[in-house]
Amino acid sequence: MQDVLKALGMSDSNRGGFSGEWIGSGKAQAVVSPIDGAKLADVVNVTPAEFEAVLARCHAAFASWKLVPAPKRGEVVRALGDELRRHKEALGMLVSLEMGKALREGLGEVQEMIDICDFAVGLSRQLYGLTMPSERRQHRLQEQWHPLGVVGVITAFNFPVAVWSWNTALALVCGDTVLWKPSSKTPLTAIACTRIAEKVLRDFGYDPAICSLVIGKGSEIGDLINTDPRVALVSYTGSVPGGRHVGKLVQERFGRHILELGGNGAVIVSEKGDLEIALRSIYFGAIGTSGQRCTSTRRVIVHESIYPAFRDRLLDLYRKTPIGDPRQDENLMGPLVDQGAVETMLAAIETVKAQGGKVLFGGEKLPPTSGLTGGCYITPCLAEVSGNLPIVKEETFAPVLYLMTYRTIEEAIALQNGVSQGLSSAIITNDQRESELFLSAAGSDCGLANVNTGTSGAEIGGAFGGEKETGGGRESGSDAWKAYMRRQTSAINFSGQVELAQGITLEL
Ligand code: UN1
Repeated sequence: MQDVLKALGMSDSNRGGFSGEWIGSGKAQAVVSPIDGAKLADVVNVTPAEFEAVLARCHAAFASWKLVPAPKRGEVVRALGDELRRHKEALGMLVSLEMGKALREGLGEVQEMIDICDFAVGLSRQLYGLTMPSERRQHRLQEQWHPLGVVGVITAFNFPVAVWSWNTALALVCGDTVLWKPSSKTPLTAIACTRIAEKVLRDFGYDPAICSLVIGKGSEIGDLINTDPRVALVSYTGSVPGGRHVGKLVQERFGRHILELGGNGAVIVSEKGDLEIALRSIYFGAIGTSGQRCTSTRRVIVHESIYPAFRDRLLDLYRKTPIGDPRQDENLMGPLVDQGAVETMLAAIETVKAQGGKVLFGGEKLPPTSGLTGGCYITPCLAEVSGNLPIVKEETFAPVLYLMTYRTIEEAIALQNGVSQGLSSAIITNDQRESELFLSAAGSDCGLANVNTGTSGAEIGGAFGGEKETGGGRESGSDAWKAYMRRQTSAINFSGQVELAQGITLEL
């Protein structure tokens, strides 16, 4: 642990605020690993007064950063990507230690950070506006994209570093400054990332407050971000109730928001699909990150003709799931993030039973004799249900997978869409008519709809986010950058005369 902290420039006690200098004199918090309950380090939160100082500096830094040419801002992001490459092992390990995901997934998360930096470097030369023909003689219409301001980034524990990077890499090339409030469950990884950004900005001679950090409670520090008009855009990743709260506060002051909230990922397994592809995609989608991705597979909708064979094969995989210390390569599943998450999972399983579902496997807390004392380990749960059970429509942020059957593809699509969340979905089929229907306007209503690959593991090149209670926001690739900029439309007259639009005449 000491080596990991040292490699990332951290110590046993770390201050949780940064805006050019490290500050923090609020409550001290001991960060404990879900792997074995061991203390990792202390973090000192910021006070509201310190928050004000950080935001003021981050806001002031925008005044000069927005004037730096975008391709030059891209050079900073290139260096950030290089620095992340150098720290990939240590940062991936810290992610695993702090929130418990398998090391391979921690490394994958850092790879996502590197990928979005590469994407953003190219983007820094492609912040294109359009020109349009004017209806007036010798006039021209054009649009430009300008920097927006301070972007408040509020992130969740499950992707403690990648979500910051999706927002930050785009925000930086767009000329914005970033004020990050990470989950209180994962402050160490946030400090590590901010240190990396600090070094890069200092090396270039830019104000390091361009990437600022505030660690504190959501209800206190988070709400200061949500209500302050100096924060032009709030990008929030978290629960549906959390997003409802953030959305209201930000809208109240006519700020902008990107909301990335709950999911309830479903995979349709057609009788015309490849069973091996289905099994692997679904298994990883359900147990990866111990079922704590917003893209996790939570529902499987299987054609009734292949259901018994599919269920038995999946059950076999579940029974053999290697669970344990996520730093060891042989373990596919680590702990849940904390005991609260374990209790939530157990309560959901009781509800499944009470509502008439059948638990086929899992939901057993691993006993201390297994050598995993102190951690938050539990076996993943597989349950057979009717698609209409109320609990199936809720997002339980844990490895609980519901199996249900269908007869017609239309029925399967209706089941897939019949929940209030709309993030990620998939179909496993080799029938083109089925897959095209699934991708059509009559198909999946989610922001992500995949064919022959699972619900999780989206690449950074596409826009990431979803519909309905998922919040409608988009981050990451494609043209998601537009949310981080201010669009300006201009009419330019080079006729030497006055001509009004819409044919209006003005005789003086
Ligand atoms: C999340 O769970 O909040 O698509 C993000 C995926 C990852 C990101 C998940 N690239 O599973």
